[in-house]
Amino acid sequence: MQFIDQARIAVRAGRGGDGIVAFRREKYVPAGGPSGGDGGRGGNVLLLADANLQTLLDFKYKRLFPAQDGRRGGPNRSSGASGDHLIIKVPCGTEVRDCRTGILLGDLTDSGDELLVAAGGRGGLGNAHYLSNRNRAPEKSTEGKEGEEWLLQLELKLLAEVGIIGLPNAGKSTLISVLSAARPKIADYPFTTLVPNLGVVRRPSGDGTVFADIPGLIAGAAQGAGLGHDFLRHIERTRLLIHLVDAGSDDLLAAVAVVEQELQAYGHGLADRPRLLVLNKIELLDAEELAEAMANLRAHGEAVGVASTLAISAAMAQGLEPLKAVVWAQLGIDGAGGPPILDTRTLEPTASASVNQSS
Ligand SMILES: Nc1nc2c(ncn2[C@@H]2O[C@H](COP(=O)(O)OP(=O)(O)OP(=O)(O)O)[C@@H](O)[C@H]2O)c(=O)[nH]1
Ligand SMILES: [Mg+2]
Repeated sequence: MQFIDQARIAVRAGRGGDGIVAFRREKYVPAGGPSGGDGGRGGNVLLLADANLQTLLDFKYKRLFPAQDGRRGGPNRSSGASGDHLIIKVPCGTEVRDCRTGILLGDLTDSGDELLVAAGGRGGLGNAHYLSNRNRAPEKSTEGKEGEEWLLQLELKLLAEVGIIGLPNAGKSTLISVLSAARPKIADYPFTTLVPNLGVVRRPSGDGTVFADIPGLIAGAAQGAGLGHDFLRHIERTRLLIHLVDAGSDDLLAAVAVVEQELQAYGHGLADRPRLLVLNKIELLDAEELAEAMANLRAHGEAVGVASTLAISAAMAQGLEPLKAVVWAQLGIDGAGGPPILDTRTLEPTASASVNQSS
């Protein structure tokens, strides 16, 4: 499925129906009065958040959304019918802005949230309205008003609680694939992931928490290099970041710094978001290398204020339970029944070998 997270659309509410000029013509009623009815109101345009939609793809091809016009008034003082409202469904997490001013008109986060984006025009008045003592036969009626018309910028910000970030090839997609039912593409070259993937990870209570795996970040991502920048906005709303680091990197701390600098440069409070520093692919290291790598990462993590530093192997499914336990604890989700939070210093390659054999 194509992932489209920005769109521009034009919405036009219905025009009000015109009022009309008409007179009663009945037998035995010599001077039938004015009887022109009012026009109906034009339909409104509304946006409605729908949990079944995941992207703004629908708006790539269809851009103009007009609601129905109100009908003209009729004779015998009958009012014209109002135009039907037009309801446009958007995915949850859609921000709506006025294109010209950039002003935020609304943020549709929860399924069922509704936003009126263009009000229908009022119907015109029929000549029955203009009857007075002076003028017993008014020829006057008014036209319906135009409906509002707006150019809107829609921007989808995914609603994930946990964001997985890191350099290309760190194993982000692998991690979401082992934690959830998401099956993103995984390959040993950078920029495998081109669009964010969402996965629902089961909590001990059985409820789900949404994790997002975004394309890899590289130096300069916040200024538009690579793919990362476009997608950083999808983790703006997360409550926790998992910063994944490839244990096979030549210089671990330099690799960590690149991503941290991008978070800083991007702004929007991302650098201050609670963050876990997670070393991945640890089965590539021997016990000594692992201990050294973790000591370095821990020291760095403490210096920059990360919430916790852990070691995992996404591919070998090592260290995942402790990782989840830390995530739940960070999110303030009750981990009752879950495993105790293990210190990953105890995870040694020999232990991993036995994991492999037993599975
Ligand atoms: N040895 C080892 N390889 C791993 C592990 N986790 C992931 N990989 C491999 O690392 C490579 C990259 O994995 P991905 O999950 O595609 O990495 P990514 O971070 O999503 O990469 P981009 O989408 O390109 O940013 C793949 O070849 C994976 O099989 C691990 O724990 N150990
Ligand atoms: Mg990926």
